[in-house]
Amino acid sequence: MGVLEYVSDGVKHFTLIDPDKSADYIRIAKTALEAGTDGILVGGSLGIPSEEIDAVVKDIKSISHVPVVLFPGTVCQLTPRADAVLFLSVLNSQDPYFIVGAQLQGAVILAKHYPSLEVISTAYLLVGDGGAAGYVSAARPVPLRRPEIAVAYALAAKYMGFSAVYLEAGSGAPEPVPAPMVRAVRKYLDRVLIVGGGIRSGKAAGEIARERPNVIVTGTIAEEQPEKLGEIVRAIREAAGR
Ligand code: 1GP
Repeated sequence: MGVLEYVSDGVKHFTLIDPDKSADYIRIAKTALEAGTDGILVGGSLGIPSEEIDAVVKDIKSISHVPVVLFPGTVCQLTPRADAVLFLSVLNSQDPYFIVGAQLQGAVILAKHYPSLEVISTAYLLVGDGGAAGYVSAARPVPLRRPEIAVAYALAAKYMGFSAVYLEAGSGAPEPVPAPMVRAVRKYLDRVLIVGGGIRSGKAAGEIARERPNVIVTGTIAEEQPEKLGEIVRAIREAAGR
């Protein structure tokens, strides 16, 4: 089963590991796997050398029974060792480089050098704070209380043929994507919906999970309060009826 098919059913939890922030990535991956995470994303907004991405993915793959998926912040963050790559286009960037410029460089690498890597075309939409990802990609984030704008972007993504939409509040965001925004987008989007940024408790994860996105991503919590990961995974499973 491919990764897109794997995430298409139910509500899953993925753990984001940013090698730039977490030297201790193996410990974090082990904790996340023990807590029951359903997948691991690897990547970050700032520069990470491709050799490092390669080594990190190789190490995590050696202990992981769940998919390991690239979440590249730059064209350098690609390796054929992963199970798939989120081929991201920052739909609300003000700079065409982040909408299609980096993608034309990455596409050639994927097609010529890593043809067996599963590519998941993903409309990446910054909302609220936007965090480092929003700043670096020159995004104009969607205001948290304007779900109709997120819906409009999600519909545009659908009609443009994206396989997935990722609502991103930004790593470490003061407030996660609000449940009403997830609900509004879910109502219109019959594609994979990924939500992440600023989720720090089971309560917050559960509220989002009840709106039935396909994937809920947490990153910072695994580094700062790993003991809370179990609570988050359980809340998602409960809300999703697993
Ligand atoms: C992935 O940016 C998120 O979508 C991760 O955010 O670090 O706040 O969990 P946190």
